[in-house]
Amino acid sequence: MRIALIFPRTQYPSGQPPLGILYLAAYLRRESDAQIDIFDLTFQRKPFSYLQKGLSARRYDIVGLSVMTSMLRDAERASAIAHETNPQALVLWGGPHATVLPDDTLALPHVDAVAIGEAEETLLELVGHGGDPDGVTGIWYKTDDGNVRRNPPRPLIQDLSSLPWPARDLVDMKTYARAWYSLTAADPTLMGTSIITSRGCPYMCTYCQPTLRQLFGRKVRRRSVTDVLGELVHLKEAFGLNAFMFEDDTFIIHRPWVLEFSARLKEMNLGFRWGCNVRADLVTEELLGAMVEAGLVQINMGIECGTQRILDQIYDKRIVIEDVRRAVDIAKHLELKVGGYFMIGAPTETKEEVERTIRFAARLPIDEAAFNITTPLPGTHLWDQTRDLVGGDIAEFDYYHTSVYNSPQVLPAKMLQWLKRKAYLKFYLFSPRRVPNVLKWSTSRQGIHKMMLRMKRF
Ligand code: B12
Ligand code: SF4
Repeated sequence: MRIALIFPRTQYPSGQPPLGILYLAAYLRRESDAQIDIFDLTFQRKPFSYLQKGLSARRYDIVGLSVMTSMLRDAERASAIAHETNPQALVLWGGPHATVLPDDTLALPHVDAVAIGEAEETLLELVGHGGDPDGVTGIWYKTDDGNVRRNPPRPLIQDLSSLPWPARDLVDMKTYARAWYSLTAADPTLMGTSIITSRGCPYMCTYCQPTLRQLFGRKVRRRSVTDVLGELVHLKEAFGLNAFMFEDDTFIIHRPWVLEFSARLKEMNLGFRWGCNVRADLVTEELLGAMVEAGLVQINMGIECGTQRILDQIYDKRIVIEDVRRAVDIAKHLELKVGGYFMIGAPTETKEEVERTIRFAARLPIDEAAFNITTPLPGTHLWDQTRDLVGGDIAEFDYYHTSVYNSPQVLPAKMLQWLKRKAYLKFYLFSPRRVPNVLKWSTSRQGIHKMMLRMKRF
């Protein structure tokens, strides 16, 4: 059996490889005889001709696509190419978009089936059925008479350490490492990649949930420390990397795990510099101190905004602004670089409140900031609560650049774009202590390349 796995990312290339399909590929490689080809469109100059050529060259039984809502249009185009070049193949979508909107996805003309949620075991079972989705747990599909058959949901994998490491050898890791900008504040010349040590999140932020729960459940499942350290050794030996970023949603939630990991990483002395995402309310000096001794150089924090009312009423973030100040102080005391993620343009947020967020961000002693315009993703609580305020088609949403709301309850899109520009200018150029950072990026070739990629998102 031959399977093509496609990552239809043509906009906003980043240095983060598509771990979802690389996990699937690694699992199938180990557990079956299936032949897997990856078509990663991220760095292709002519992504669709590349795909057309690749899919025409062989006869595929299954063509799988990994789809975030932001990639909807490109995924549809890629699926049409799949049907055209391989009319007998099952075109199967997986990933966050297919998981939260399975019916809408199946209503698209070139999608035959969707895999809901975590899919290593689902895909293996499908291969075992010769590509026939009938009776495969976790799959919904279109029948010949045009109806949708919904197989029962797939239980979550209990032991994540039983999974093989992502098949990174199937993508262009050199290009990825050169484009990897996760730790630019610490050192733009680092060559690194992303790792995931856990799946699941217990929190309820409205702009995110229940998507993550539908994908990976509410309980955090964690790989063993030994398994993660093994992956790090592999990253060093196989790809010569010297840095990594944990992309886990709530990396520091299990203190004992993090402390054990840090102590053992320090002992192994692999020379890695690394970073992770943190929730401000979980930060303590003891924890970060142990991580710093093991090579931690940067933390990123979802701060979202400087107005408690918005954090509580709109985002249900369950963090108080004082937590953020305290966490940043601890990190700075340990000489860590800190990145902050902010959102502007929530429903009911006033211009004064956005200005407050901009001032709050600029005054915090953090090193990097990303300001995104609040976007209710279909399938989230924020979408359910505010969908009446949205104007336009979700496939046309541009998640980085413009507001999708069209209502007097939300600041106009043009004003938000202007405020976003103002936020970046104030943060980077009008704050003298950050100017050296900007200069640091612009004095190395790698730094400039990474900065150009980042700018696409601004
Ligand atoms: C790292 C990350 C990124 C990275 C890299 C993206 C990537 N996919 O590799 C970057 C920074 C580039 C990124 C950007 C964005 N991201 Co992002 N990102 C993540 C994060 C934190 C981890 C992704 C990951 O590697 N997961 C681990 C792997 C194993 O899981 P997975 O990819 O979902 O794959 C599993 C299943 O989904 C399924 N599956 C996946 N693909 C396929 C394909 C087939 C054929 C099958 C059968 C199954 C299948 O099986 C896999 C194994 O079990 C997730 C949150 C999360 N915890 O997953 C958000 C997440 C995917 N991002 C999200 C969003 C919204 C975005 C952005 C739009 C905006 C933003 N907020 O930054 C942009 C879009 C970029 C673009 N170019 O379009 C949402 C997606 C929601 C949605 N409805 O689409 C998520 C879920 C976060 C959230 N809770 O809202 N992101
Ligand atoms: S935003 Fe982060 S903490 Fe909140 S629910 Fe999503 S993953 Fe969990």
